[in-house]
Amino acid sequence: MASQNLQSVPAELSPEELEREQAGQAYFDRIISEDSRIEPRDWMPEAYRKTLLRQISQHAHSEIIGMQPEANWISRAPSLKRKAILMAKVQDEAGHGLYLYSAAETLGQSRDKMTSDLIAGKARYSSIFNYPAISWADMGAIGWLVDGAAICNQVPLCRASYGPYGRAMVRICKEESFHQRQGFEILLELSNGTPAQKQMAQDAVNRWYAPALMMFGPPDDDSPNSKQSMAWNIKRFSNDELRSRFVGMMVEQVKVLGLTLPDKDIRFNEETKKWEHGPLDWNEFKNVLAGKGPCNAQRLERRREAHDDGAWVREAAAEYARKQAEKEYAA
Ligand code: FAQ
Repeated sequence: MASQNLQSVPAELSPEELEREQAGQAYFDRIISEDSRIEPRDWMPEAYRKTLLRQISQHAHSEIIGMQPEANWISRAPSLKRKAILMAKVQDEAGHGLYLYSAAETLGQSRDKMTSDLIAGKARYSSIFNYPAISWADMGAIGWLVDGAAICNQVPLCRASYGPYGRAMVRICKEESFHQRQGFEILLELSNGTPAQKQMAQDAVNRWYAPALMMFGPPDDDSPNSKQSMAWNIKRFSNDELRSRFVGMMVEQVKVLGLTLPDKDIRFNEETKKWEHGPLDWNEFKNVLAGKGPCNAQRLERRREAHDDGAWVREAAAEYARKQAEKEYAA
């Protein structure tokens, strides 16, 4: 791999400092070229640290905001079994958020700061969670399509060059696989139910399909971060490559469901050996990213309320920790 520029080096360094920076850069370049892992205490370029912090914190926020569409349905799940499964899934998403915040903290950003950026509306989270979940079948479509897209995107991230991120992704992907299966199973049961239930499943797939495809990010030509992230072995595949793989997976699975994908242009291109899909409305994507999606305001409002409601828990935990430390000091 080509040597990285010393982008992060301040203009005025003593000769010793400059030597240290150069040695750090050489170490970093070697680790990346060997496809090995960078760990928190290793030297890393400032731009690498910022890119990771950006991606990991956005990812963590997505897991936390992503709890909302499904949490809304816990009290309306059609049976005790479904309720228990959905509760477990939503709790898993909270856990994923926590692993990811911990991974991001190793890059020098506090969780408090990441949370305050999120609730101030300054941080990004996945576009997909700004769409409403309006029927029980949406729980199936979210599991099957949204978790399916998440797995497709995240399995390669298990090999991300930053150790804490890659390791967090291993456990997350295992849990996401279970999530996808439960979504598939909800849709399968509805599809084999009454005509009205089958229609409900089809409507949900129709509504979530395009937003799920957009989860992979803008087309490669319009993705400013991909090239560098791939050179650093953070991302392993481009947005379009992963989107195409996802379409290929869904094309087969939808047949088993007895449903259809709302895309008449899907085809396998024999020349490129890639799946192609119909046009996506990238203006809609940009609007959602600009905060103008159907649920952006509601999602942030709920997050703020939950943060305020949880203040007493944070205060109690801090006070408990203070007392424990006092006891240990006295002993
Ligand atoms: N939504 O240059 P690129 C889940 C932004 S977890 C919002 O291509 P990059 C589990 C991007 O940040 C879902 N923003 O960027 C679950 C950048 O803006 P910035 C979350 C998006 O980073 C299931 C700009 O556009 N997964 O679903 C989106 O190379 C069910 C330019 O884009 C992850 O976060 C988007 N969809 O590639 C939970 C996976 N796409 O930062 C609950 C990790 C792009 O420059 C229930 N992240 N943007 O201001 C990634 O793999 C990457 O960050 C991408 C974007 C692929 C998302």
